[in-house]
This record gives sequence, structure tokens and C-alpha cells, in this order.
Amino acid sequence: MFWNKKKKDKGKGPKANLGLMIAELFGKTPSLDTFYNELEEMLITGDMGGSVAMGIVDELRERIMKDKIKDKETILKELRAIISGNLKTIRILPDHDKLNVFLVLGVNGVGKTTTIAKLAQYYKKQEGVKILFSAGDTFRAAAIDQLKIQGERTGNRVIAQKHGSDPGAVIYDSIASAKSHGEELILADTAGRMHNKSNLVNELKKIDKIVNSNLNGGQYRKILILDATTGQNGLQQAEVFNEAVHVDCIILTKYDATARGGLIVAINRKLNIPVAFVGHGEGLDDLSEFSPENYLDDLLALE
Ligand SMILES: Nc1nc2c(ncn2[C@@H]2O[C@H](COP(=O)(O)OP(=O)(O)OP(=O)(O)O)[C@@H](O)[C@H]2O)c(=O)[nH]1
Ligand SMILES: [Mg+2]
Repeated sequence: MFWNKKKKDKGKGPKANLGLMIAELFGKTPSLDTFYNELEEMLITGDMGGSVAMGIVDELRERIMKDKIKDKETILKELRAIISGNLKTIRILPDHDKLNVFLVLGVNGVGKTTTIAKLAQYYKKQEGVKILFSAGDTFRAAAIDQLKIQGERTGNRVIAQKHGSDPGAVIYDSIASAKSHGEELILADTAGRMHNKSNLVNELKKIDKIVNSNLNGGQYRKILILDATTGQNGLQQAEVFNEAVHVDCIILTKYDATARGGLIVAINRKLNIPVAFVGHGEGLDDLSEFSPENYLDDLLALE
């Protein structure tokens, strides 16, 4: 696996070994045309989506024709090169001795609150920063309590108001409170659902404006959480959030619970948003930096 799999994870994780499947397919198909068609199907089934799969196969076809490639090893090498051209990652780090805000976005149930706890753990271990949680999901009654539980579990202060209050006011309070208590990083939860889409977009824009005008100098990052098991829906979600507030990076959760690995490729190719981390379990340490090289090794392995 491209994260450090622990023993207890054995048997979980993306199992669709595309490399092996492609190698087998190549040996089986009567003509290159059949190979291309079946390869396209395979990539779609692996969650890359129709247009991305078609784009990749078209590029591959061109390379195979141009260089007169005939063996499966070279085909896989070319495929790797095509996919890797679009794979992007990013390290998001808070600035020391400044206040940083990482706004965590995403639709309901994708793993926002869990990921906030994991990020807190990660930054404490890596950077030793002081962290504050901001309970910006005021829309769903239980969301505030869930963040409070994670705050207790990870030893971080939580700023919250009551259910139904203005999320803009929560982030404003959180920034003021962090400034006076000396926390360096706010991990802010947000609502994944509102009465309708334009409500959600307007709320996010408001929060965005408040953060921009109240932060002096620290990093402000908008992190979109996507659930790897939702496949192509993830792409649509990314489009909506990106249009609303411009997303800086993506964290893909529940990678342990899917057999398909293609969503990352689709996101990178279509939206050009880097993937910062991958979540692979419910534990606090089940979060790893995304490594394109390891990911490709895993996706296209021949064993
Ligand atoms: N297997 C697995 N489960 C995860 C992962 N991340 C989150 N979960 C689970 O997914 C469910 C939803 O996670 P939450 O963190 O509550 O998601 P949320 O986005 O905050 O949800 P709402 O507050 O309802 O919008 C929980 O049961 C989590 O334990 C992961 O990487 N792997
Ligand atoms: Mg939540």
C-alpha cells in the first residue's frame, strides 16, 4: 500500500491491481482496438470516470502508435508516465508564531470531524503547534458535540456556539480567542449541508471573507475532504466547493474501504487540485501524506 499499512489493515485497501489486470488484458485481446476499449472500461470501473479514462487511453494510443510499442511492460511504463503527469501533492504546514486557519470543507459524512482530529495529531507530532478547534458546523445539532469529543480526545480547546448560530460568528470568535490564548492553528469544521446549495455556497463565502480579513500573515488553507468510496460524486463535490471558495487541497478519506483507486487520478486530471493526505482508517494515526510515486507503484504493480 502507498501508506504504511499496519498489520491490522491486512486485506483492506485498494485491491484492484490495475497493473496486473492490464497486463493480463493485453495478453488476451485479439487486437489493439479491443485492448483500448477494454482498458477504457477498466479505468472507468476503477473510478476514473468516462472523460478522464478516454483522455488517458487516447494519449496511450498515440504513444503506442508513435513508438511502435508492443510489450506490456512498456505499455505500463507509458501509462504511468501519462497518469503521473497530472498527479499533484502538496505539503500544508502552518507558519510558526503566527495564527493559521485550516478550513475543513466537505459534504456530510465524508469524514471532516474525524480528519480534524487526525490533522491535530499530525501537526502536534510534526510541528508541535498549539491547536484550536472551531465548531463551524452549527447546522447539524450533533456536529458541535462530535467536535467537542474530538477536542477532548486529542487535548485541544474547542470554540463553539449553540446549534443554529451563525458560522461566520463562530470563526470570528475562534480567531479572536486563538489570538488571545496563543494557539497557532485553527482547525475549523464547517457544515456539509444547508437547506440548499446556494445557502451552503453563501455561508462558505461569508466564512472565507471573515478569515481573510481577520488573519494577519499566517497560512489560510481551504481543505476539501472527499470520501474515496463515493467515486465520481467526489468530483462533482469538488467542483461545487472549488467554485464557491477555491479549494487549496484535498484529503481523500476512507481509502481503506474502497477497492478502487482512480478518483485521485480523476481529480488531478480534471480539477488540478493537489491531494495533501489520504485517510485510511478511523484511528488518529490513520492519515498519511499523499505520495504520487508510491500511489503509482501501488496502482500499477505487477504483483
Ligand atoms: N474506514 C474509515 N472510516 C472513516 C475514515 N474517516 C472517517 N471515517 C468514518 O466515517 C464516518 C463519518 O465521519 P465524520 O468525521 O463524522 O464525518 P463528517 O464529515 O464530520 O460528517 P458530518 O459531521 O455528518 O457532516 C465516521 O464513522 C468515521 O469514523 C477513514 O479514513 N476510514
Ligand atoms: Mg462532522
